[in-house]
Parts: sequence; structure tokens; C-alpha cells
Amino acid sequence: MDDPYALAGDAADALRGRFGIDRIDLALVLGSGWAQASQGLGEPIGECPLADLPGFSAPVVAGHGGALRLVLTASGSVAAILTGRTHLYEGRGVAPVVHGVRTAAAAGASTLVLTNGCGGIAHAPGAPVLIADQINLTGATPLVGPRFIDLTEVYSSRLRALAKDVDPSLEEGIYCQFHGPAYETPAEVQMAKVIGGTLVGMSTALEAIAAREAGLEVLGISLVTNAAAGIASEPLSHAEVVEAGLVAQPRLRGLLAGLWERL
Ligand code: 8IG
Repeated sequence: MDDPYALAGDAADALRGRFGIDRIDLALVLGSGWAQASQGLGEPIGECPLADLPGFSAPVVAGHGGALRLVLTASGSVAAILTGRTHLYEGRGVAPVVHGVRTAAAAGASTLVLTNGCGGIAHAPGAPVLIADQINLTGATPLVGPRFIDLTEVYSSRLRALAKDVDPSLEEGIYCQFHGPAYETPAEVQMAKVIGGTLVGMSTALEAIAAREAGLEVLGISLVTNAAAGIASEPLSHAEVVEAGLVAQPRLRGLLAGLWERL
């Protein structure tokens, strides 16, 4: 098997070569419900399919993006926006799940913004929630060998404070990553709640671990698109999920735009 760190180095070289830049400063990974809010962020530098870069593959889920956009932020930083991600449930293993994060680090990024769409245990659908900490319930890790990475502050309190400068009403939560692709049973959601979780999803935690290994400062923001299984009295309707996402758009847009002036 290819060394995943070397592969990320190759992808970073390809990225720099393709766009004629010597580094990126930050990366933003878009989860479900975040694509629209990221439109028009910064001054465009260029865009390519992620699959054009070494180690990335085309998205498997309809509606998940698969592009890399480079933009200049208002504060003069070069930002890479990954419009999609690889999930653990795709069955390709953990290395492809964190390849984008490692590529961003290899290309020089020092800041990573991870977004996702998720289920809410203690947060209402439509709410953007700052991830304060996480519980990795996947049974997997991107780290191999004796890499005893400190995870005391996976999500940077400095970056959370910056996000709250933009939107003081932001809630904070604890994100539980499940393997997926099935959504949780109500009993699994109760377990997540008992152990301190307030959000349930299928991404982000493994990426955040790889990011901390690479020395990146991480901001995580979830968009609650549905009540987690068994939490709401009504069964979830697709229309409600779509509606919650739509209602949240102006807030997500304002949040990302405000961050783009500060990062
Ligand atoms: I959107 O309720 C979205 N993604 N695990 N549970 C999990 N992932 C999700 C959910 C959810 N909603």
C-alpha cells in the first residue's frame, strides 16, 4: 500500500503546480447542506475535480460534491474549498477519508474548517452548532503505529471564539461519529446522549484526528438537518429535512462570510 503521507504530498504538489501557487493557508470541507452557503466566498483563483489530484476519487453519493475550489479570502489568505469528502461507510478504508485533510496540511494550510450535516440530540433542526469536542464511535482511526496524538483540544477554542464573534448566538455541541451508512437506532442515539453526545453524524471526527496529527488548528461546524432517531415525536420527513436546510442558509452564509474576513 502507498504511504498515505507521501500520497498527500503528491496531491499537494499537483495542487500547487496546477494553480501556480506556492501554498494554501486554510481549507474548508463542505458537508451536506453547506454547498450553497459557500457560493461566492472570496475571489476565485481556480477550480478542478478532486479526482484530478493524486489519491482522490469521484464522489459516490448523488448530491455530494467532488471539486476543489481555490479562493482568496478578504484577509488575503489562500483557501481551498473541498466541496465533498470520502466517508468511512464507502468502504475504501480510513486513509482516503483523511486524504483531503492531509493534502491541505501538506500544501501548507494551518487552519481547517470542517462542516457537516448531522442529526441533533440536543439541538433543533436548522441550527448551526460549533463542535466543542467529539466522540469517535467508528472503531477506526487514521493513525497507524505509536502516534500518541494529544486530543485535549481537537477543536480550537480560539477559532470557536472567532466564530462566536461572527454569530454570538451559535450553540456548542459534542459530535459523535458513527460508522454509518445506516442512521442510528433510537437506542444508539440514547447511548450517544448518555455518554455526552449532542450531535450524531458519519464524518468529521476521523478528519479532525488526522488534522491534529498534522498540526492543523480545527474549527468544526455542524448543521443539524434532522432530529436524531427517536428524539422527535414525529417520524422524520424528507420535506422537513430539506426545509430545515433551506431556513438555515442565510445564517450559514453569514457565518462563512464572517469567518472569511477573519481567517
Ligand atoms: I444529514 O441523524 C444526517 N447525517 N449518523 N445520523 C447520522 N448521520 C446523519 C444524520 C443522522 N443526519
